[in-house]
Amino acid sequence: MASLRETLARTRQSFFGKVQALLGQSNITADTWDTLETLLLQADVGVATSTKLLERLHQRAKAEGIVRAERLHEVFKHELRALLESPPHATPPSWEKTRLLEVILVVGVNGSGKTTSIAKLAHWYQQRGRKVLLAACDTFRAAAVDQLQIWGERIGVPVIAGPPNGDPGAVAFDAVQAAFARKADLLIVDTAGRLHTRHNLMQELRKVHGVLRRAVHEAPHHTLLVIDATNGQNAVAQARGFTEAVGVTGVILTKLDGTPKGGVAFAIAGELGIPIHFIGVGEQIEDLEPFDAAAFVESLFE
Ligand SMILES: Nc1nc2c(ncn2[C@@H]2O[C@H](COP(=O)(O)OP(=O)(O)OP(=O)(O)O)[C@@H](O)[C@H]2O)c(=O)[nH]1
Ligand SMILES: [Mg+2]
Repeated sequence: MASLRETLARTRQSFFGKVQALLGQSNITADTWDTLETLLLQADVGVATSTKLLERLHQRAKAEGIVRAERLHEVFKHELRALLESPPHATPPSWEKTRLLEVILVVGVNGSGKTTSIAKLAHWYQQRGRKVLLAACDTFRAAAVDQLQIWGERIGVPVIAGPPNGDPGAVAFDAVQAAFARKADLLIVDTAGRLHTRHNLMQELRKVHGVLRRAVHEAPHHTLLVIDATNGQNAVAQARGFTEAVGVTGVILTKLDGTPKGGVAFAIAGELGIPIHFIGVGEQIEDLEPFDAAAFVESLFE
């Protein structure tokens, strides 16, 4: 697995490295602020979040009498980290067993990396001693079930599936029963890649959510939205549909490797107010990491 520093190389080169140069050893001028704003926007941080960040920096520069750019750089890093840590902290799914059966529902648009991330998550938890079961509730494409089953075989995690084009709610129900019968303590539910604009698909998703809630106390305990970092600002707009339909407790930000758009992490925190729990850093089973705001910000500079 690549280091976080390697993963974020393109994001660092595209933007944050330039900030480093901008906030070198000089005094802050009006130009400094303008350039910083331009760079933030270029980095997919988004208008609202960039504005918020710059206001905060202005305030602090004034209140603390900051005139040197290198000092502003330190404050900037601090504020970036604070932003990432600002969403109310729904606890990320713990690797410890906290209840009889914990349920994680995974949602997101087509191709964002749901199925791959589920395999990685299953592996991650299994390695920490959890007994995992997967539910193939993406019944709209036969290939989707196959894909999950292939991953399941590879990592030795059973997959519960239904007939092609079957009812995803029925698969969810069967999977819960199977989880209880096999004494699994973690059930991860895959869903179809649904466009947030397709109302009927959102309704299907609500149905799966409802089945899980009726079948297991307080389930789903986590609803993770998978966001493809390469979609930049579009990803933020797409995310809203999901937060409205099923409520989202955390984000898995995928494909950070090789994209210059890693700044979208700040837009997710700033505009959606949802914590990032995991990041996807490649296509292999090991390429998933718990999100660490401090390490993330540090890796963007240097
Ligand atoms: N580079 C990279 N590729 C990834 C990552 N996560 C997923 N992918 C790739 O993205 C593609 C789509 O991944 P899937 O897991 O099939 O996405 P999905 O959301 O399940 O897609 P649908 O089921 O069609 O909605 C695959 O080729 C994955 O290998 C990541 O973190 N980095
Ligand atoms: Mg899938």
